[in-house]
Amino acid sequence: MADDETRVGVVYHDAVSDEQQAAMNWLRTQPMDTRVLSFTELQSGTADVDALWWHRDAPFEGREVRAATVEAFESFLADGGGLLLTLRALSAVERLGIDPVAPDVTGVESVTEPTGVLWRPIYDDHTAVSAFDSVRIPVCDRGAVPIARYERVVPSRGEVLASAIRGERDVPHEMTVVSWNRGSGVVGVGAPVAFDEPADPTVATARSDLVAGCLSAVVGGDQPHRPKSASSLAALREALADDPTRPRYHFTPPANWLNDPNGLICWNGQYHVFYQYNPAGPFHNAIHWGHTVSDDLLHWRDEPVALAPSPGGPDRDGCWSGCAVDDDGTPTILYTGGNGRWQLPCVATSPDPKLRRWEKDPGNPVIEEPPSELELLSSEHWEVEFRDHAVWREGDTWYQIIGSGVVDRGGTALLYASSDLREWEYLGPLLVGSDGHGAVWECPELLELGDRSLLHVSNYEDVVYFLGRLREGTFEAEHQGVLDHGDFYAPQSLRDDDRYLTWGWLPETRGPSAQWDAGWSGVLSLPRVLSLGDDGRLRQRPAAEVDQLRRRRLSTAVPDTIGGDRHTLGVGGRTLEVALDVSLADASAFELSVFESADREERTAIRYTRESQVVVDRSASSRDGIGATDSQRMPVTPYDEPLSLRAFLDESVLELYANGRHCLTSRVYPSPESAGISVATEGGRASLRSFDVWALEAAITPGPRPSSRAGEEPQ
Ligand code: DQQ
Repeated sequence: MADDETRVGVVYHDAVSDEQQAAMNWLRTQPMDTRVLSFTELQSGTADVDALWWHRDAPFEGREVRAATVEAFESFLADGGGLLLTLRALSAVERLGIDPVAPDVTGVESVTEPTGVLWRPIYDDHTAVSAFDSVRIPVCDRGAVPIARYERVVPSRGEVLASAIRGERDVPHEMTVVSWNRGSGVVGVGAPVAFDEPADPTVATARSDLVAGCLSAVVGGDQPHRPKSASSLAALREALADDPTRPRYHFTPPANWLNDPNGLICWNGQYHVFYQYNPAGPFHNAIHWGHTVSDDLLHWRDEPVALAPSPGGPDRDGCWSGCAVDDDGTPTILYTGGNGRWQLPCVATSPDPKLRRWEKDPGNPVIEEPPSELELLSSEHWEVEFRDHAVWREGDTWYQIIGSGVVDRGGTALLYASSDLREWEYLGPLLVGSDGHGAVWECPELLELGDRSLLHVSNYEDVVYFLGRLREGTFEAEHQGVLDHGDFYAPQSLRDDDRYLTWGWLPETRGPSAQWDAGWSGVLSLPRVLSLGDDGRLRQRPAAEVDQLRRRRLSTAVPDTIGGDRHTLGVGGRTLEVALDVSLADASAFELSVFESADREERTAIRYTRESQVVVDRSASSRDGIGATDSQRMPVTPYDEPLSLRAFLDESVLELYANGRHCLTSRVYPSPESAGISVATEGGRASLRSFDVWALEAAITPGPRPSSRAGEEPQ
């Protein structure tokens, strides 16, 4: 901690600006021993201080920092000194050899509202914020202020500690504070901590407390650095273990952001799931590939991040979705590299039997531009919408489809062929969607299900599937449907002997601020087996292994016939499977209510209606109004009564399977104590042919969980 013994050297190049003078004046009011050092003095090696503070408002060109100055900073850090870089000095991290990735946004911002840092809750015990009891800290409320921050890229060695707030808004993708574990600590603050600007007294105090906290932090040592090893990721997971909204047997990221499942492969007898991951917080940005591995599809171990954007590479801005294949013994992935306004296919291979290390192909991107034969859609962000890969092999030929959209027509999956996964020939669109199928298709995937093929595509709203046949490079659809009628997106499948296992991304329905406060975002579905029924229609069931999660069957004493009064079960829980077979008899609807509070004010109702629909009513799912409140509908035709329903409850997930055909997944955020279950009918009686409730194992959570949360017997 800094105290009046702490010696801080304020460094400057050439001349001291008004802003730098104001910062020095402020520092002299602090209980620290202040010295002022020019770069020349710094180079002379006479800086007898604990920390250096470089506060720079002028644009940073890099040229002004000569090799001798870089050496002086390096040896100061090597000797155990600390370093604080504020305003545009954050841009110097690349030149100073602290991080190969510099902030991508610098300039002068006109501030008109309280603006500042949005601290990551996982680091709320960091010395820099010891004076605050909120993670939202305004540090400037007016003026034209120099800034530097990361937006489309993230530092490669540093850990992002904070993003931004603007007025009442959280702005997660503006990353303003970063730490590096060099010397006794390096912290960079690109937020508008300008001392020469007037500010409301509370804002000025916050600015002062934050900068003083950062100076204390850099002399204190041991800065957070990016958790990269399996054990540091497990520690992150542990730190979030008490969150009552965190699923216990559905896979979630250790912390931060997860979206699409990627690169699914069974390798050396283990299931590998990669996933879109942002290490900088629970928001979608600068996407990496997270990695987890399992022997049994139920228990998952966190592995180090598998793919990160390469500074200056074709995936500089992100490693977007892709798949994995076995190229005659070489695990190979195809993924989308993001660079500026372009997204292009890239290849990587792994020499590592555990698939931890991946080597990017020097020939990336392996397709240099989208096909010119079609007029493909562009967007605000992309020159052409052209991303995501599904690859399969027929004989000696590899095929892949890439998602896109054709102007004035609809989403499409573009078909390519290759003999080596590197040189690709464009063959044409496999299928172009029509009205109602969406303008852009993401994450297309083609699966062979017996004598039919299944093509599914994610169209920003739904995952639409087509069942049909592939003939000479085009897809002839016979049936179509929606893979899951709820919060389920961008699924991908793994061929496991004679079955396909499919996982989808279950996005949050709570807002970005709630996700920020939680510190994590995104869940994967249970592994589903997709197959073709005798009637030529799709079947979807949880993988048989999921039954192994059943720990205890809870005694429910539910009558066979329900009618009139609501029946509240004497058991409940939040990590449960409820399996039932019900026919409506003369009722117009049967209702299963879960995540129910004792006063029934909070509940999520699953209604099976005579119109052959299962409706999930979320209007009362959260007393606090967190998350979506709409109703989701799943048609359950064709069907024969009874309705056979499996409902998987997992804290903030409700995953429904109806008649082994239809799925609806819901993200809801009940209060921790809402764990009750009841059944009721409307307009008559329904007969329950079976009704079972199992407490399921908290397979993902590190450490034991109190049994009362897994499932409760009557008191
Ligand atoms: N998510 C990825 C894209 C894909 C989208 C980016 C679908 O590759 O199109 O994280 O959720």
